[in-house]
Amino acid sequence: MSHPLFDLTGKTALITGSSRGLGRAFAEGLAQAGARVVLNGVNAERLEAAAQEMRDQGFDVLTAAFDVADEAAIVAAFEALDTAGVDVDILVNNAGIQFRKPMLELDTADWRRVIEINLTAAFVVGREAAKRMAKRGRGKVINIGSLTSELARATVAPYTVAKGGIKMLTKAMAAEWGEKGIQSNAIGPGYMVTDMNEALIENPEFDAWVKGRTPMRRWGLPEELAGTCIYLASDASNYVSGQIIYADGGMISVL
Ligand code: GCO
Repeated sequence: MSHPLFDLTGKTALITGSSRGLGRAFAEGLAQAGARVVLNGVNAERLEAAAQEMRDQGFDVLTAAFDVADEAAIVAAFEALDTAGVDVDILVNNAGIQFRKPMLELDTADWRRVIEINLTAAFVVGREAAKRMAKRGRGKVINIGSLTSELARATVAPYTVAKGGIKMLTKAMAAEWGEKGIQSNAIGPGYMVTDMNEALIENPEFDAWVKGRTPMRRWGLPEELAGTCIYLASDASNYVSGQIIYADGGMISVL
């Protein structure tokens, strides 16, 4: 039995990019804490398969298939949720891509796509969710940042800039939406075992660098982020806003 402050029973959470990876881990954690979850992704087949896997575990799961880079699709998805009587109490802006290339070789189109998906989408989905949360006088927005919200790594400039923007967007949301009863915070994952990082994990030099640079001397597991997500989604964080919490094995805190 969890502490009542962390109980999400009766709440609905929309998690973008949640058919796999970190987003799926957030969805599983929130569902385990009692929330109904709305999974999102662009691939409807993969999304439905993920939803069914979670339903088979006994969780209450809906799906909302839309591309977070498509504003019209986002607006339509929220209107469909309105029509279905589904109120989003918790939004996890997780969807994101990585694109590794030195800036001197980087096409502007590739720069723009990363910024669009990793930053602008969080604003658009956040705005649509907050319009509805504000009417109810309560809501939780959880943006997913990165170690690159604070520190730059060569060859991932657009991702770094977008994630730095996520940190400041979170503060901007806190500034404007606090009086509406909405808390806006962020999670900064460390180097996690995900598909997006597969090439890094399989690179012996990079693997050694991560383990040497991380006080806990290992990569993180997606499910190790669930507790921070549950905390920021719950009444336990009702007076916390504008913060970014790093779950990174200590990496951001050491030289
Ligand atoms: C990279 C990685 C990182 C991690 C994470 C670290 O190429 O350096 O993809 O960006 O995914 O963001 O916090």
